[in-house]
Amino acid sequence: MNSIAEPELIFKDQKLIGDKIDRVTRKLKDLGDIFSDKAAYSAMDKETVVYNVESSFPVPHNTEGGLFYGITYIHPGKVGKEYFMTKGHFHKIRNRAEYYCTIEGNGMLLLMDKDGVTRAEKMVAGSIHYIPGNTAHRTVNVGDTILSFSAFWPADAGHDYEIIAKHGFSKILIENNGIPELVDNIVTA
Ligand code: PAN
Ligand code: ZN
Repeated sequence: MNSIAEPELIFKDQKLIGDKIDRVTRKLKDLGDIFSDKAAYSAMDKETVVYNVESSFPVPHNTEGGLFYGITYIHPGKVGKEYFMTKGHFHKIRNRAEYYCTIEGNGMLLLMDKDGVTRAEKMVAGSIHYIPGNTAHRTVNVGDTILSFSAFWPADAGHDYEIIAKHGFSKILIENNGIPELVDNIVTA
């Protein structure tokens, strides 16, 4: 008997292919909370796609010891001066860590610790980013092409979006004379 199997999952032609891939699209209409320039946001077409996520969940959610895999594709664009970005989250089980590996594009990984201190790491093709536990994470496309990266996280990590939806990160990434700049998030709402 031949016990050599074909791969169950393959990244081909900029797409994750396999059985039971979970595909999520986030449009501007889903992201009303996250951008700071509310006037610029309300003037934009809410059907604009900001990012897509393709994930593989080989074990049930919350399985201790299991791992999940996903690829995120963030389109280029801005709301006012703020670049297109993901919602961002803490893991529900706060100490769960994660790896991000950049496939292509130019981005920034925003990391905020539980004291609210935010820092950014540049994302370029091939860069590998360890996201420690207890750290909120968000990715930002600061280029003019798609930013894509793969992610590996524990199956029991879960996602807690609430705190970020309410308070955001303590810093935001805006374009200043063509250059990304990390500035304090002045919450006006
Ligand atoms: C990633 C993210 C993905 C989308 O797979 O879920 O990039 O970002 P949001 O979940 O913040 O919308 C991950 O960090 N998983 O844990
Ligand atoms: Zn995560």
